[in-house]
Amino acid sequence: MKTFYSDNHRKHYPPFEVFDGGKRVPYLENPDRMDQILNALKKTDWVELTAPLDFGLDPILAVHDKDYINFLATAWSEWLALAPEVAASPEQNAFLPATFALRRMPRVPSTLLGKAGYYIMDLSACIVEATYAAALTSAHCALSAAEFITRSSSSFILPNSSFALCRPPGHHAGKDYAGGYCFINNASVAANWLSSKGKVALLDIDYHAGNGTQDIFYKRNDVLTISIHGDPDFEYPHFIGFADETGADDGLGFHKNFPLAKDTGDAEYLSALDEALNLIKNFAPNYLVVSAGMDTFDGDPLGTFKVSREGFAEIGKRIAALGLPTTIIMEGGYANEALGTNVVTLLENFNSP
Ligand code: SP5
Ligand code: ZN
Repeated sequence: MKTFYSDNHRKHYPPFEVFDGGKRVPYLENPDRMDQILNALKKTDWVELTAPLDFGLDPILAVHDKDYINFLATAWSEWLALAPEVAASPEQNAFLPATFALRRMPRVPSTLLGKAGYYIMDLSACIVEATYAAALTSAHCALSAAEFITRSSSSFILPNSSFALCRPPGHHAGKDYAGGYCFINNASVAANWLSSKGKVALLDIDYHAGNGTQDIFYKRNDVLTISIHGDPDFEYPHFIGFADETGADDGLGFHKNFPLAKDTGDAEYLSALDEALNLIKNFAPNYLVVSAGMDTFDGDPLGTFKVSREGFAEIGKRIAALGLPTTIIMEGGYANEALGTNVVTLLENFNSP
C-alpha cells in the first residue's frame, strides 16, 4: 500500500499542552506516535513508504483563509521577537493565546496575541518553531495520497487505495482556525482537491467530532461529510458534532454526525458505521477520504470508547467493501503502544482486492 510520509514533523514537538482545569501536561500528540506506526508498517511486506510531492500553497489556500495561513507561518518568529525570555530557552516554550474571541466578535486583531485568540480555539494547538513546516508537509502527504488514487483508478492495478501518515493531524482545523493538535485540515485539503475530479465522500472515524471538516464542507453538496464520534454533549469539541447538524444551504442533507455514548464497544460502533456506509453508497461518490483516528481504541488516554483490535479489522473490512478508490488520512490515536498494530489492522483490509 502506497504510504506517504515525511520526517518533517519531528521538530514539531511542543513541550506541553493545557488540559481541562488548566493542567499542563506533556504534549500527547507526539513524534513517538509516528515511530510506533512506522515500526509496524515496516514489519509488513505490503507497505511502500514514499516521500510526499510538493503541491505548493494553492490547494491549501483553496480550503483555508490566507490571513490564517500567514498567521501560522509567522506566529513563532513574531512571538520570539516579542518575548525575550522565550528566545533564551525556545525548547521550553510554546506559543498559545490566553484570550479568545467570543461570538459576535468578527474583528481580526492587528497584534500577534489578538490574532492568536482569534485563530486558535483551544490550548492543545501549541505553536513552536517547526509547526508551520510540519503542518505544510502533513497536508502535502494527504494531497500526494489523494493524487495517487486518481492516478491508479484508470489502471488495472488493484487495490486502489493509499495512506497518508500525517502529523500533525488535521480534522479539528477549520477554514480559519487551529485546535485539537490540528493546524491545516489535511483530509479536507485532499477531499477538496479530489472534488474537482468527481464526487467525494469524507468519513471521519476519529474518536473526536471532525469539527473543522464539518465547517469547511457544511454548505457544499459535492462532498458528503460524515463523522462518528464521542457525543459532544460530554466530549471535546463540546460545541459542534451534534446529530441535528446536517448541513446548510446547498449542503443541507450532506453532513451527518453520529454522536455515540461513553463506553461504545465494537457492536454499537459497527452499527453506526453500517449506517454511515449506507449513506455513502446512496451518495455514490467517485472517491472516498477516510479521516482515520485510532483514539476510539479501548484504553486510549483521550477516549472513552472500547473499540478492540478485532473491531478495527472489521471497520477496515467494511469500509474497503465499498470498493471505492480510497485514501486514508491519519488523524488521532494516543495509546502509542497499540497504535502501530491498530493502524496496520485497519490498513491491511485495503491491501487485498
Ligand atoms: C486529532 C485529535 O484527536 N485531537 C484531539 C484533541 C483533544 N483535546 C482535548 C483534550 C481534552 C482532555 N480531556 C482529558 C481526558 C483525560 N482522561
Ligand atoms: Zn481524536
